[in-house]
Amino acid sequence: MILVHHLQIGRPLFTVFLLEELGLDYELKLYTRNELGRAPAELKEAHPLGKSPVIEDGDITLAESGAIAWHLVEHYDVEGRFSPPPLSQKAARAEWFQWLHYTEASAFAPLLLKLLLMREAEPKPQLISMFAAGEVALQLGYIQDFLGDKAYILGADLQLPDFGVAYITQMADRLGELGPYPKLKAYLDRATARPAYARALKKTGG
Ligand SMILES: N[C@@H](CCC(=O)N[C@@H](CS)C(=O)NCC(=O)O)C(=O)O
Repeated sequence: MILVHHLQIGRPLFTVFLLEELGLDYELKLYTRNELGRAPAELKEAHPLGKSPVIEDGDITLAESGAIAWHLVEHYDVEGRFSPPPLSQKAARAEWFQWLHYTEASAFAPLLLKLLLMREAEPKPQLISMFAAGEVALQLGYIQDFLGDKAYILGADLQLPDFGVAYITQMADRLGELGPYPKLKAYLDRATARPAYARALKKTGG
């Protein structure tokens, strides 16, 4: 059975959300953050980076949420609900993979800077503050424009890249950044209203 090392509050919830959408059996090992918001040292026993999510699937240990998502879908999504478009649909498939990776890279970095700046005492470092503000607006504006009036990022249905997009949107919401992006707020509400999300939240505590 898949074992999930889950650190409360943050991205790991979206791995459990995916597991719930897939209807897979899994075990949870829960960890709580310390007073600085960091993972406890114990998580290093699961993976040397000491971060979460980490999954163990037999002799495989994975510690990147995008790679975990892909592993789960490739091996256990028997109905192909969250599979990418086939190779024959070159453009749609390329776009799908771009969205899968984008949320862990370009979209995440500015929000992390914002989070760290919020924890920084006054006076805040100006250069970093300006960079973060501009980049957060750039990324959130891009996501909202791309989303448009679609229900989910790539169309009417929840797809694998949505787990990352929903996480980024939730992080932006927690940082108080979603005000100018009502379509992103509606998207987040839609994703987190799903029964699988509610089950993930209940089992993990966040
Ligand atoms: N790129 C990794 C990021 C993993 C990561 O940084 N996880 C955060 C939780 S959102 C963490 O464990 N933070 C605790 C710490 O750095 O001490 C992924 O997508 O899984």
